[in-house]
Amino acid sequence: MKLVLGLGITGLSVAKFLHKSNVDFTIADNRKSPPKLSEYIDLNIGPIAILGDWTQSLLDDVDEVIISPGIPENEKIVRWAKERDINVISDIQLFGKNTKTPIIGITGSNGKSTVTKLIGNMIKDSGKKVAIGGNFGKPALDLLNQNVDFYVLELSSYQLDYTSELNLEAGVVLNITPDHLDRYGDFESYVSSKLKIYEFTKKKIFNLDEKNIESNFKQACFSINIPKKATDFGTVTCHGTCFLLKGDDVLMPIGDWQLIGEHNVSNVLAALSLGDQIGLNVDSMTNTIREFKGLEHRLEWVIKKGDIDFYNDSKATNAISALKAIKALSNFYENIVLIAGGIPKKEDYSELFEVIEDKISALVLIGEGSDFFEKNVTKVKTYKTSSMTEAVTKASSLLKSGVVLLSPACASFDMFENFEDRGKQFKEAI
Ligand code: UMA
Ligand code: ADP
Repeated sequence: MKLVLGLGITGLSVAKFLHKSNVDFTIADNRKSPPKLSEYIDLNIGPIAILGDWTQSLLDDVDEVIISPGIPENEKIVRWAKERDINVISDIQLFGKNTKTPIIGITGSNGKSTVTKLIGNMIKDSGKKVAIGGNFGKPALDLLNQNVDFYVLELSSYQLDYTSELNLEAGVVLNITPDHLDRYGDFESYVSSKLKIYEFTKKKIFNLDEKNIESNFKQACFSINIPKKATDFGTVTCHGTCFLLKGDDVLMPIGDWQLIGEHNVSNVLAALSLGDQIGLNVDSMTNTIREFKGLEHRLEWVIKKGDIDFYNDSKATNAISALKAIKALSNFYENIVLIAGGIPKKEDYSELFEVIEDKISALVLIGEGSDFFEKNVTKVKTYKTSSMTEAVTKASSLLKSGVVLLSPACASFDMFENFEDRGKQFKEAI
């Protein structure tokens, strides 16, 4: 019998898949009322073993555990399964075992969803069929059995941790900066977790600008700099204009697209490298790039009111993503009021604080992290607020012209359901 651990998005999709495949299973969660409980009960597709503290007996008669990514490896249920030599796998591994369609895998600390969506669009625009999901959008197993030429999966480090077998046609680690250190303990473990993707990947794509990734120059590479090989993607700046390059070939000026920021240049290069490796036409890919509007909550332009532009970057849940947003907007605006705060991550915020002091006119704070920001940002005036409406009202009152940027650099769970809820409340407040 299979044991499904976790009754969130992943657990429910695994249960539906096992039920459809006529595989005997039960499901357990150590939360009393997990998020997908009522949906699971309504579907009437299988039993529930336990809702509450894990017990050893859960593993009796179990030959495989399919675990949700949110359950850390140090949970006793994982330890017990290992002691009993029971395989613990991710939904991603189960997905891989059940398809022969080529899979493209994308991981990294930031940019995964953007690149997943962009390469998905590139494949579709080239006339091929594609389904995208994983850590973003639909869970992997919900994508199965579609008549597609490619699957594109965003893979989190949590999903990779429980994956030991997978065949990826092409894969990339976009970047690695500190994140999720509450789960990993140290940065090295987080780095190895991300790099694991290359063990499963036929066509490995490397970001040459990423110092935490040792690249193999024989593979396909991308970099913000001039490409070293004909198959690599990069950029060159000529008379003040930056162009995308494949080898020596100029593809397009970067001003021709709607995304902003150097980080998005890197994302575009990663998508081009992936597309090139799976045989997509470069001209078709550049057309897709021109049309691509980016994703909601990722440095998303919301509206202009008077002389103030509002940007929603609610998905910036760590320091580096907020830093990139500030740097991107400071190329266009002199006055930026930043709304930040929430639950700070266990990472070094010093570089972000420096950039705030250098580029931000005023800092409006929300949530648990307010004191932490206020203590560390001394050269810029800070304002503590207690709701998103108050934060937006305050931020708007501090500017005559310029930009109000929500880029919290923190998790959202102290005040919001998730980053989407935070972004929506920001837009409603505007
Ligand atoms: N949990 C328990 N007990 C359980 C199971 C989970 O307490 O038995 C807790 C976890 O510790 C966690 C929360 O519940 O805090 C959610 O975990 P989950 O594994 O049930 O999550 P799912 O609902 O299955 O959603 C997961 C991903 N969530 C996580 O990895 C935490 C979703 O990514 C993903 O979209 C979904 O699977 C489908 O693949 C979200 C995410 O935040 C967006 N991902 C992290 C990120 O992007 O940084 C990794
Ligand atoms: P992920 O899926 O890895 O969380 P997203 O594409 O959803 O990545 O973007 C998350 C946040 O990171 C957003 O604030 C976005 O502007 C920022 N971001 C996107 N790409 C990068 C990158 N390459 N480097 C740093 N930050 C990035």
